Amino acid sequence: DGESSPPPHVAVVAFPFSSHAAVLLSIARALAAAAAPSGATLSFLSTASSLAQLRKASSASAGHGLPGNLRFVEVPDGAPAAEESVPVPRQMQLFMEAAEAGGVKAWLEAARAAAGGARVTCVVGDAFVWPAADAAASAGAPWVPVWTVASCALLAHIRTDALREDVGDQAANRVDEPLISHPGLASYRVRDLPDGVVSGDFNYVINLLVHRMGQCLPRSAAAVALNTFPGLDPPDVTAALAEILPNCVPFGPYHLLLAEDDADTAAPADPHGCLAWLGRQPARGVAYVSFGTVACPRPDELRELAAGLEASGAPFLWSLREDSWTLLPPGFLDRAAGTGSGLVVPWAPQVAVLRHPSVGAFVTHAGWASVLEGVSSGVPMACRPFFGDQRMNARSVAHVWGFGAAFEGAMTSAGVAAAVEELLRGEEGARMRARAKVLQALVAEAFGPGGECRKNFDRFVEIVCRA
Ligand code: U2F
Repeated sequence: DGESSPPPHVAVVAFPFSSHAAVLLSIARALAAAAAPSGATLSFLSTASSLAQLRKASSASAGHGLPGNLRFVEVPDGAPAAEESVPVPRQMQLFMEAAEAGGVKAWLEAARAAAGGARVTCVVGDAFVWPAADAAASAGAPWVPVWTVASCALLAHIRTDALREDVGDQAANRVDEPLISHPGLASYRVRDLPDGVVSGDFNYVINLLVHRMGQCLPRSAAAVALNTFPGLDPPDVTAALAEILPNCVPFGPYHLLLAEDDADTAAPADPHGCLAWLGRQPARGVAYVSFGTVACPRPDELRELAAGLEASGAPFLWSLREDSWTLLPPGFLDRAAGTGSGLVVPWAPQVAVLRHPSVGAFVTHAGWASVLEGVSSGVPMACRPFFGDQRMNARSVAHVWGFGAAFEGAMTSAGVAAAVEELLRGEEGARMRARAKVLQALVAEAFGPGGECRKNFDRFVEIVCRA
């Protein structure tokens, strides 16, 4: 009975690399707020360096202190103290090895100690840290993984063994074959599958991790949070996933969970003046270019892209890491600044940029967060996927949803100019924009009062707190 059972204590286990921990923290914040009335407390578990980064990001933006019922709990990174400047893939490997070798169990004990001895009643966590499943089970708590990218990619990871059996060692010869015998994957070709599913190095840390995760999830997850909204995934994908994971809870795009009272949304940090510059551009006239936080085109491709942007004649805003600026064609930056036709910045407030009425096209690597941010702003896109799940996302954009186009392989100057022109001024571009707008309206409805994502999030809170 409610009177005597102690309030929930939710352990939230992060994958402490790239943008993963920040995404999970935003969910943890929303969860902490929604679960506060039940007296629930949350322990957010990540490594020292990851927590330091999250703290820095929080203090940089107003209104972002941690909620009173959410505490950070530091966990070891698994790296031997003697090793310095360990490359990221090796860091991931050490972290996962530690997690697998009973680490998560010890982290849950640390969470309990930090909470004054309160037993962990539920383990929420980045699905990547699949060893949390066993640790949760031994703590007598359900495991509720959070999936951060596309549903079709999750399906591919869960079906990896079946896909490998089907494709065998013929991946290279069968690249254009549609995956018709795999439920939910018929719209994709062998070449669209994420790296490491049927090709690439199966033992590379991330590939191995998602494979093991795909095996673990169906047998261990009490429920799975999905970064999608009702109406985005085609019915065959939803049905195929529901068959394997009966308790999927879609409440994405996750970045919208906190949007309402988020100071960052109202006035995002914009040190390079992107929004002011956009304010001086024609409505829907600008191409915004960004390849996310990891991907980087090779120097020759970067020059083709730059030439293509100039050739399109459209104003452009390009988020490009500063170490690549020297690779741009001679005079490119000066011409852009001189004529005011382009702005190149090391970082842009992307969510606000995509929402700006001047932005009419998005040239992207099709990272999942970028795809969702684009579509929830109704901006059509040209995708240049590089690695991981990006090809599959680009395929979805161009061939499943039709709100954008995809480059097959490297960008050429002519290809970029044509794509940008089509998105901004062409008939097909207008149809793509119209499709993006339909989905934008669905997102708005899903996150409005009583909307599906709001309801699903409430259900998620219920699942996590009832344990
Ligand atoms: C990896 O992708 P990335 O982190 O490179 O790309 P995204 O998923 O698109 O996330 C990039 C985020 O960084 C933000 C942007 C997104 O939220 O708004 N950003 C920004 O605010 N300003 C900038 O100038 C540039 C970016 C991986 F490579 C992909 O394959 C995965 O799909 C992805 C999963 O999130 O993670």
